[in-house]
Amino acid sequence: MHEATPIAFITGATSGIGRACAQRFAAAGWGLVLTGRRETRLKALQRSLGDTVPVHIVPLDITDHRAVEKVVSTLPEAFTNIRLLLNNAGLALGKGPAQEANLEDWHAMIDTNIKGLVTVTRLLLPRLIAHGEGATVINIGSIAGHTPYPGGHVYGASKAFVEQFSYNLRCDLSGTGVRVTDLAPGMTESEFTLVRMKGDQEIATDYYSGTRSLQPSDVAEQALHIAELPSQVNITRLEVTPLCQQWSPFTIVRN
Ligand code: NDP
Ligand code: 8X3
Repeated sequence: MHEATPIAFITGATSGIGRACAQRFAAAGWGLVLTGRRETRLKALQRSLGDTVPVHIVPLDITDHRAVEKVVSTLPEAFTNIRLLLNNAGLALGKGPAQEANLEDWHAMIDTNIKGLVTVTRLLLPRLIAHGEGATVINIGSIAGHTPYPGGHVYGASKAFVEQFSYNLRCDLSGTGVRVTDLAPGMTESEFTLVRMKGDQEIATDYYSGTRSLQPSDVAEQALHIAELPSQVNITRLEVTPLCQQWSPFTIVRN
């Protein structure tokens, strides 16, 4: 491998935004560490991208602290000089009101979107700091971290955590050369709604129908832009929504 090949470590590369980022970064010449729970999808990505750039795949559930430790400590030498950590893996589960929510769903969102993200970050920070100038952490937040909506409860709160964690991380990394960005997309057509609705394909298809939602590749383009900016430039937060997604006024409940 050419020494100058930048390496991106991507969580949740098996679908949607993470997969699109893997494809876009590969097209830009980045080497890739691709992780996610579905190994067959990782293998397919390796087959499609591995001829053009170095690709290391490793099945990983980010809620498994010990597994993350093992993956980080056993990275092949050629993939240790990490320039980008893309904390993308995440999910929403359920969209009913809080008082009807399944507590296990809430815990799964916290375990993944918050605890998994901080675990991966903490364990990879030494590698990013060792890389120094030009290294970047991109945390995939969401407009849901800013804008409350019915059924957003723990999901939106977990993305508010991602935003504030990103800012605080940036403070602590001052002087290391490592940049931190909260990349916050709006409605993006991926498997997100299928997962949220527990596999109900009809609801998922309906949700995106008649819209021109963001495509995962649109978000990937923003991630690449952030990662390839001159090293003195840190985009703190980048919110990107489809044109069709607009704010609503406050709802007034009348007696
Ligand atoms: P997808 O469902 O298409 O992709 C989610 C990815 O996360 C999959 O690759 C999945 O891989 C991975 N993942 C989920 N849980 C885990 C876990 N425990 N360990 C490892 N990987 C995991 O959805 P998106 O691409 O849309 O979502 C990507 C990110 O973007 C998420 O953080 C989401 O919250 C965020 N987002 C999405 C928006 C949207 O409208 N789609 C808008 C704003 C933000 P696998 O199942 O193989 O483990
Ligand atoms: C996903 C975006 O608006 O569906 O993070 O919550 S939204």
